[in-house]
Amino acid sequence: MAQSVLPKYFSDTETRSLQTGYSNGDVVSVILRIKRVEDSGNVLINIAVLGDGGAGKSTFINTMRGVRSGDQGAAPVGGYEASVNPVGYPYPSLPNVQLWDLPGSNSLGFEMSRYLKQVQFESYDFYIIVSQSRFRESDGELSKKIQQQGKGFYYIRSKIDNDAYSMQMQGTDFGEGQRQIRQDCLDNFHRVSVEPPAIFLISGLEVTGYDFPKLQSALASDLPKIKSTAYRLAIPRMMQEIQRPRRQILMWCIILWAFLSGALGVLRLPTLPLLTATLCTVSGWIYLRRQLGVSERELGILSGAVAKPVSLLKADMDRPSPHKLQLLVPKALLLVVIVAFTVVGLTGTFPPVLLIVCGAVSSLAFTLLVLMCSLDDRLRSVQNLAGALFDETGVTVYRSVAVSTA
Ligand SMILES: Nc1nc2c(ncn2[C@@H]2O[C@H](COP(=O)(O)OP(=O)(O)OP(=O)(O)O)[C@@H](O)[C@H]2O)c(=O)[nH]1
Ligand SMILES: [Mg+2]
Repeated sequence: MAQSVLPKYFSDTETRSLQTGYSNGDVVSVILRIKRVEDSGNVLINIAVLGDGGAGKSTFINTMRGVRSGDQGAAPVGGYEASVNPVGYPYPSLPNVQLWDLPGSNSLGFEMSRYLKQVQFESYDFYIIVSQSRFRESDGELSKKIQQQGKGFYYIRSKIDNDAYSMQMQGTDFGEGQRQIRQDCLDNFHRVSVEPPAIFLISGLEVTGYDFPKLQSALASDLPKIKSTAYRLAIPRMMQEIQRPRRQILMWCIILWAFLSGALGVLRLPTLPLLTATLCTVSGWIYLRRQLGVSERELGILSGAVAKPVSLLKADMDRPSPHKLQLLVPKALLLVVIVAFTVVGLTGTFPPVLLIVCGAVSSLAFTLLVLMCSLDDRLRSVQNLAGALFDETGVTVYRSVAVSTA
């Protein structure tokens, strides 16, 4: 699967036009164009069908598509032809939906993290976990990983025809048996601290039996929500792509600034490292603020367009980055080094060449680090702003069919 999400929503020409708009400072139009595309019906939705080997994933996909194993274009079924790489199949009932047949989560001999990488787990928009006989530990792990991404999934207990047969042989009431299976799934989701999804008990061989019809209609009615969640989650990466050319130009400006900061330190004045580092960093910071800041007027336009108060938009923009604290320590250390060289320079106890070189290098590094962080923070706040125009739903739970459906 392609890693970049942008081509899904914008053509190359549209992307370039958005990049140019952003580089020219037209943040509002860029964000409003992104907002408009959300309603587009032409977005391809990728649904991963996953679970242990032999659980019935390929059979389920074939039945969803109205083909039988062995038909041309059908997913291979059975242990000997097990899928090794994810394979996408169009789902004719819902245009622009692609069902991906993933290899069994226990069949490649990898540990879970390597398996997830191999199947590009995070590339999909929605997930269907297929499980046979009982809830597996891997089902719990997979569902956690899905919810951590803020995406949704269904849980399928496959081969329910086998359970029906066993219950019949044992004289167990099938309705009660189904209720117990559902309850067991719910208990297991609670045990692994996952918000239970919609649960379907199906036979992959019977498209009209058990919960199969409910699953199909649930998917059809959940599709708009799946699309909007996929779109909302793609916004930070889309914005990064749109911001890329402008970021590159500003990055070069910062590098020049940092060299200026270091080069001025070569002049043989003892207080210069501190002075040049401070001056260059502050002036660069003000320049970035002017270049990338979003004005009150622009915020007002966006607030009016999406009927969301400016104060909320600002709060979303200022959401701190998780990486912000990590770089505080190197910044503080560099500042201490610069101050130390300045103080030592004033006392005149060290060879001037050593002081000048070290002072210049630390000034350069400090200016570079502070301004690069500031650049990325400002770009990120615009990404947050674009994301703030969409409803936040937190953990996405799809319950078109109540989990207690009998
Ligand atoms: N009785 C019954 N058999 C099923 C059902 N679903 C799948 N099977 C059978 O289970 C076996 C494995 O099915 P597959 O669809 O190949 O399973 P898979 O999960 O794709 O397996 P891998 O690709 O190897 O991971 C096949 O023999 C299917 O005919 C079902 O709902 N009921
Ligand atoms: Mg298969």
